[in-house]
Amino acid sequence: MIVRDIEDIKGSEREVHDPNGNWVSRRMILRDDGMSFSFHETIIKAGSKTHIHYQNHLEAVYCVAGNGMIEDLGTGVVHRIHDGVVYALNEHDDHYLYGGTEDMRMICVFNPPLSGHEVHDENGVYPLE
Ligand code: 9YT
Repeated sequence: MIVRDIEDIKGSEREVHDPNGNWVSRRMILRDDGMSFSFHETIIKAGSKTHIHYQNHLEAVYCVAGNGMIEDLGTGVVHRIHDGVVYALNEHDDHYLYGGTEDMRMICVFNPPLSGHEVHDENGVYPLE
């Protein structure tokens, strides 16, 4: 059994900061844990805009605090995000993620799992390691 406290992850090598300052990702379960998915808490900063296109991964994201929006770049549709909203990038959907008036606290699951140190490349992609 794996038991981890987010307070122990904050400030450790499992806490990854976006080089552009738009998000902080606390990677709670990673590939080395052998679960076939990774599990993260991500804080999306208020007022931020991030281009994301996970061409190598599927991701589900559940908002538990704050507010923001996701813009589907395939359809142009914009969805509001707040506590209780989940979105799933089941088609590797290209999108913009916007922080709203408050930081958004998101619970994220990736398949295949991240190894831990990934940050988005210039196209919003994480490499497949
Ligand atoms: C919600 C989202 O995709 N944010 C970017 C960071 C990512 N979730 C991560 O690396 O944890």
